Amino acid sequence: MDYRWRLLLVCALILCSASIAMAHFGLILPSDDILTQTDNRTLSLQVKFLHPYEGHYLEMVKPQRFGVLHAGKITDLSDKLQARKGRGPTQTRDFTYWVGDYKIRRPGDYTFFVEPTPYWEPAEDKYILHYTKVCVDAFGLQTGWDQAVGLETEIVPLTRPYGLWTGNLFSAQVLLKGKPAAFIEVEVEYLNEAAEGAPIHAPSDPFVTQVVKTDGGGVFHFAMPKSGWWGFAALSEADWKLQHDGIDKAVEIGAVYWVHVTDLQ
Ligand SMILES: [Cu+2]
Repeated sequence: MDYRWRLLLVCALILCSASIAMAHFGLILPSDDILTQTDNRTLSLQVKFLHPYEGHYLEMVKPQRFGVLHAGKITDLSDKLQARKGRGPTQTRDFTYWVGDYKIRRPGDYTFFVEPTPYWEPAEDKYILHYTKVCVDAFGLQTGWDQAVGLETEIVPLTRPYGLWTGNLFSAQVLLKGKPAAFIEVEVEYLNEAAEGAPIHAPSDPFVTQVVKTDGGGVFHFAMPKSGWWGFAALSEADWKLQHDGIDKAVEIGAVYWVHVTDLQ
């Protein structure tokens, strides 16, 4: 093969594998993770679909459902979502994401969740649907964080998901249709756009997306090495298909959970 063709082929392979290596994550980013009596009671929440490490936004159409679980009760907040436009530092155009406000009135844990509209990813020839959650604690009552919402797939914390120091071990169980998801991959990424201190830089690709697996009981563990927001995405393939241009395509369903970590001080 001609040298230039070989170079072109190598470049194409690198680009291709790079696009597959970049992990997609659903995100719910609250303005606060622990509300005390003196804090602003109105939380603002950003709902995004992105590559957390690179800060690449992906276009997000209006989610199918956005809600909160508090004291065993689910409240639908879908009508609070408003579209916004934004982009990552290296992107040249804007993408749609969503914001919503929610006023906290009672003590206890608030698990916010989003069920997005399936995202067509041509690079992977499949749809992606990430059921995403984050927990906010209010006014000292630490109950509710370990309750499941009842999503098709979801991460249920075994470690209390707030008040975490840098270096703490986060353990959680992945559920798929309410049952433990055994021996599946969980991708872990740092949210660089909300980095505390300097953003992280990866010396090589495997550092960008950390990977752990669940055990036979669907449980995984990860120790967070830096303060800021860490996302966990447990990936399964749905037992149903969606059509794209009239052809049945696989649907990746991800259970995503975000935790905030604080440096020891
Ligand atoms: Cu991606």
